[in-house]
Formats: sequence, structure tokens, C-alpha cells
Amino acid sequence: QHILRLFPEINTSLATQTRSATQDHDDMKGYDEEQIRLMDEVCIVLDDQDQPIGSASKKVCHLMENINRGLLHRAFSCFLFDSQNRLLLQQRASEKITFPDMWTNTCCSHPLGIPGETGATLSAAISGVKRAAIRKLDHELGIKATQVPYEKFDFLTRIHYKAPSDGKWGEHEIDYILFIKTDVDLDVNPNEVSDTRYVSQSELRRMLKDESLKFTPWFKLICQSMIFEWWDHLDGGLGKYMEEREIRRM
Ligand code: DMA
Ligand code: MN
Repeated sequence: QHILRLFPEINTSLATQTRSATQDHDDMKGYDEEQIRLMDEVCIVLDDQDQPIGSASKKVCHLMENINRGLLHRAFSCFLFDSQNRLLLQQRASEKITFPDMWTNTCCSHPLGIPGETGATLSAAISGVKRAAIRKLDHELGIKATQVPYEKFDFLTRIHYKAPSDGKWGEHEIDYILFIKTDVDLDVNPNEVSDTRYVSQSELRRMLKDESLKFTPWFKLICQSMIFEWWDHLDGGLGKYMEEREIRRM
């Protein structure tokens, strides 16, 4: 209730009521038209226990002025491994409004406030992010849903983190970590992704040390904490890491 009062735009029109039409227009000046359109997607707004308390546009959720007042939303980070246990990385397109040109894990996005992707219980939320991951693996990388079936995804844990992008935009999310091991065919969407690369553990460690490469803050956090340990247990031993109930605060 407290948060709803702070954010009158939640649960109301997607156009924020606290900003004028001119301000709204100016926020988007100079950005890619398709990425501006995607800022109208409806994200799930959360309290800090991951309970949905409303919805707000992707734009509202990613403005630092709202994040600095505590606005938090639900997200997922998918890590796709091929049959040789190599991780698929992507470089974000220059057109992305947040974190352009940075290298990151296979695919990240948000479950939307639509049937099938929203959920109040943990198990409904996990189903929701898996469906969102299938939708976005196709949109960003052209991976067909038949190659990434729902049953093949493993949910590991949730990470609560905050990270500015460029002062105006940023992230503040509870991020569901999903793993999937399967071979896929790529047909990359250049508006989303400028490059892809499959890496072994040692290749990723080398990339992370290369100062000419930039990485997203959430991917760096996951690399510094759990990724290599999880990766070591890809074949059969992931069970003890799966479906963690505690939210990791980073
Ligand atoms: C948002 O990713 C999710 C995380 C975990 C940062 P994104 O900016 O790639 O979202 P989208 O692809 O929907 O723009
Ligand atoms: Mn986000």
C-alpha cells in the first residue's frame, strides 16, 4: 500500500501520471524506434519478498528516478549450455536503451503482466519466467520453442540486485536464474543482439579479464558468485542447487 502511494502510475494507465507528455517524449529522444516500442511492455512490480503488488511499464520500471524510490520488478536470466557444456553468451545490440553493447548471459528479460507469466506463489512465478524465457529466446536469438521445451529448464535461485546503467536508466530486479542444456539453432535478431559466442569455463574466465570487453552488472555478479560452481555440476549434480527458496540479496 505504501509503495502504491509512492507510485501512482502502478495499476493505472501505462502513461505515467507524474510526468508531462513532453517529459515522456523527451525521455525517449534519440533511441531506436523498436526499442522505444518495447518500453511499453507491462512488467510485474514486486515488494521485496517477491510478492506482485501491481504492474508498470518497462519504461517506468527502468527509470532511475523510480528505482531510487524503491520500485522493484521481476526478471529472469537464462543460461543456455550446448551438449559440450559451453555457455552461450550474447553481446547486447547498440540499439538497447539499457546496457547497450555489453556482453552478457544467453538471454535476459521480464515475465510480463499477461496470463501465464504472472504468479504470486513461487511455483507459479517459476512457470511464468520459464514461459517468458521461451518467448524471449525466440525473439532475441531466433531459437524455436521446440528446441527449448519448458521441461528442460531448471530454476536455480532468485537474485535481488540494483544497478545503474547510465544515470537515467537502470535495473532493480528480483532475477530468476534459469539453466537449460540443449543444442539449438540461432537466427539472431540484430535489433537485440550484435554478437554471440559459445564459451568454455576457461574462455569465459579469459574474457572476464579482458579490459576491452564490457559486461552487464548482473552477469558480473553471477560470475563472481555462483556460475562456475553451478557449471561444474551441470551433468546430474545440479539438484542440490535447484529451486532455492531464499532470495539472494546482492
Ligand atoms: C532484463 O534484461 C533482465 C535482466 C535480468 C537484466 P533486458 O534489458 O535484456 O530486457 P529486454 O530484453 O526485455 O529488453
Ligand atoms: Mn529489468
